[in-house]
Amino acid sequence: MAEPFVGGEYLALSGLERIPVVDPATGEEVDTVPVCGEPEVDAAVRNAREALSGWQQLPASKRGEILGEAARAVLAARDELAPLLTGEQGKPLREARIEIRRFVHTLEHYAGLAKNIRGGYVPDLDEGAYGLILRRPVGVVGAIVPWNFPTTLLANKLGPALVAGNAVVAKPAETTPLTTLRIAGIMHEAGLPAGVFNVVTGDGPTTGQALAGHPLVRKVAFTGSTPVGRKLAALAAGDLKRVTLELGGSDPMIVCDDANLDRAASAASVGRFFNCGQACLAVKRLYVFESVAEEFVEKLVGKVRRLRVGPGTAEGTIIGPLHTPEGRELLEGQVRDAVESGARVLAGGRRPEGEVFEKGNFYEPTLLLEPAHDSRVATEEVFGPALPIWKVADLEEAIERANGSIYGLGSSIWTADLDRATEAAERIEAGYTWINSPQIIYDELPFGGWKQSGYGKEHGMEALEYYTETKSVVVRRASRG
Ligand code: TXE
Repeated sequence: MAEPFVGGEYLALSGLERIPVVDPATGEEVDTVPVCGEPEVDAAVRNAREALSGWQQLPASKRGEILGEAARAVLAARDELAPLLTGEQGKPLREARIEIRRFVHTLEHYAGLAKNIRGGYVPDLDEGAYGLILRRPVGVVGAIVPWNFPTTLLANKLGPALVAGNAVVAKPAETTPLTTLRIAGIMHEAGLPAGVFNVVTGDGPTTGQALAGHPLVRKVAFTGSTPVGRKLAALAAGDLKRVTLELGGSDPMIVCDDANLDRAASAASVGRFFNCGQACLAVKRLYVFESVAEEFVEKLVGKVRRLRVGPGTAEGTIIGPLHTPEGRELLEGQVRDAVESGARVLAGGRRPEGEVFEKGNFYEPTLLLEPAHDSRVATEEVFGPALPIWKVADLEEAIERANGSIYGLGSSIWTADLDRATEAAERIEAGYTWINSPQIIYDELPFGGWKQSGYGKEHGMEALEYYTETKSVVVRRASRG
């Protein structure tokens, strides 16, 4: 039985309700975790608070060193962690290994930035007076993380928070707590001081809410759905906590008539079907110029038909099961609505058949040509393996359609024309535009949504700003009063 990790140890909590953790490929229970209520969350937050001063007093370079060491210990445990992640999340083992590598990469990135956290100096404010701008840690950070990338989305918060001198209480999704819990133990054994990184388990309304509403939590870092993001923003308004929200997305991809169609088709296939389509940054609406639509779509259909669906543990699986039965039903409803609105199904559109698929949440990779522009796949976030495709007359129409969404997370354009590329980068309302590139996330570049995709940035030096406060200090020579 997995248990919360608080103050450097796994707590054996009796008398609490427990939630089952289920393997999405088989429907079988792999473990259970307790639902932490207000008292348990309070204990975790207080542990974090107590750990703060020791952690903050370390030289930044030492914090970076410890974080780097802890990250390397996680990497060394990759053979143990990847199957644990596949077992609770469903993703293919190959992707689970990539995810653990990404977790480590992000922590190492921030460990390396430890000595680059800077403030400022303003000379000659007055006669004999100058100003300093200090950059100080915020305090205890509550990190609320979803199930689609349980570890990398945690790293995005943990890396900048810890290196800047904060302590973290994380709440993984109720369906994917296991890898996070194990990672917390590994990082502690590798030298991360007790209380600096704690993990509480439980659902959103009980545990998440208790964490986000705790008066000693100074900042909430959330990745998840837009409706829950809205709730957390309202909750945080109570005591004006700092909040960053990384929410849903519906990234447009534009394929122009001068694009390299082979590369664009590969990027569309990987960008839509990686992690069984359950990613915030993913190709979710495809707009292709009419004159090349037939050729492009033919290439894409060829690629998508070759994607093998199967359990994450099976050799050669590219697309695992969806994470939950509810997630699959939601997707099925969106696909049905698209077909009713006039879409042609070019691939998939159904559950795969066969004994191996019976107990898991499997769905075939699906391509939908020309659903109505007001259908659900156009207006809602599609969090599964289905890609709607529309033909457009020109760049003007493509950009207009691209911006016709409540979301603004990522976007991409494929063209050989510099003017078109720069125009798209300037006009698309989103936090990221990739030009002739698959949607790869870089630790070096700030990432965060516009519109209802949230606010605040993760990655880059910019992320550090969200885990620190500035303070202005005026220094006057004593002799000049
Ligand atoms: O997310 P939730 P769900 C989108 C995607 C998906 C939909 C629903 O479209 O189909 O959201 O997914 C915690 N107070 N994304 O229901 O509910 C919860 O326990 C505090 C996009 O899984 O937002 C979990 O830890 N916390 C997204 C986390 O919030 C609460 C990734 C996310 O759960 C809470 C995931 C509350 N009241 C889903 N309610 C992306 N951008 O990648 C829930 N939680």
